[in-house]
Amino acid sequence: MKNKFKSLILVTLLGVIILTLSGCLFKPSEGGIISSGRPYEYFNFTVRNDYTDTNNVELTDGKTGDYSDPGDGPWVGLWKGEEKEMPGTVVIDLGKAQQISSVSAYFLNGSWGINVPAKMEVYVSNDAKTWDGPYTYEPGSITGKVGVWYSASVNKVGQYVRCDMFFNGANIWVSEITVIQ
Ligand SMILES: [Ca+2]
Repeated sequence: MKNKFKSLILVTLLGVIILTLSGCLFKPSEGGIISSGRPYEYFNFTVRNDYTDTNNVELTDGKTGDYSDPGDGPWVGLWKGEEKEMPGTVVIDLGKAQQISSVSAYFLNGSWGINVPAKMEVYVSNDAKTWDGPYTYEPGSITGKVGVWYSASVNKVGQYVRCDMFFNGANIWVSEITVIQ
């Protein structure tokens, strides 16, 4: 009886140790996506009526477009604004200042005559007025891919993330922007 009790305590202790260790190993505090469901605004972009951003949530809803769904699915069609020299801009509000390790955006590549942007510049800010950056991504040679991730390394604390997308034609199709902690 005594031995049974001892082994029960041992098994319980072992369980507690394993649970504690796994908690340390799989802590979700780092490396996660912190932009899911966060609000954002467009500047110097016109969202096309035929490839619209339904409910203004499509850029942070976690869904990416593919070749079979070019229409009003996960892709948002953005037309160059009146100021042709300026990039189109999306500003995401993370809700509070957080560590930002990288920012990525998913663009349509070449299908239906829509090119990926010439480059993407990322800035971060605590007040949406003073910006740190740019953290720049310029694509190399891209062939045979429907969608392409542009990813800029940041490693900075901020509440607001600004993505400047430089046009490589009259339109940009984007389906997701992801901020990684
Ligand atoms: Ca999306």
